[in-house]
Amino acid sequence: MITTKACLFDLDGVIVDTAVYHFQAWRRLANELGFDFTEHQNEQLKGISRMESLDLILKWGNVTLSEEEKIEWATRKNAWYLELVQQMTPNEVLKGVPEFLRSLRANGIKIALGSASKNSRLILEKIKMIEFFDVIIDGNDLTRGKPDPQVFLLGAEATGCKPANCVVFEDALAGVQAGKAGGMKVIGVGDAKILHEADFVIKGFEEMTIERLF
Ligand code: B16
Ligand code: MG
Repeated sequence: MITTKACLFDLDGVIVDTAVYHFQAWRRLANELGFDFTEHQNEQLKGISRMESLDLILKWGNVTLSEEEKIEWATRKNAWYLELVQQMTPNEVLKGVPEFLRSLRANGIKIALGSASKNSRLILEKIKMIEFFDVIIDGNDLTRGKPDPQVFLLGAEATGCKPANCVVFEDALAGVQAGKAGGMKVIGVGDAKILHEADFVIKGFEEMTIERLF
């Protein structure tokens, strides 16, 4: 018997790897402010909001800005990021994702996005995945970031499914914690050591089947 009614997907690191583009744009911002940071530090920015990311980067560079200046720099960074997003293609969709989403569809399971990004619709359009999603909850709908469960609770509600009947797919620890705090089953995508709070972890969607949802 099918008990899962909806699957909720994070975007960056689960459907497509936008982290590489965020890194390029944030690095350009840091360089213009006179410092640099590493790809290793960039890992800490995964899954957190634009303004939280900026605060962390400014801390690394020991730079203090007024609230107004912060908004100006975040807007600049987003424009650089969007230049990169404009060039994205469907080839960038992570392996096994379209096949798994198609099997969810075939089994009558709802598909929702739960992302911190305010650019999620544009990205899904560029990679031609938007049609798969019954529901999109993203940074434009949120007042609280992951690990707060708001993003996934809104997603569950919009699909009409109880949290206990939802499965979350996440690549960031804060996102795994958000799903668990929402009372959902969470499948980590990536490194099992980092995502140890998930119910189980897959390396990629080639490993995923409908049977593993239950
Ligand atoms: P934007 P996710 C997150 O996406 C990214 O992982 C994170 O690095 C980024 O700061 C955040 O979106 C906000 O993105 O600047 O486009 O609004 O993993 O929640 O899908
Ligand atoms: Mg992510």
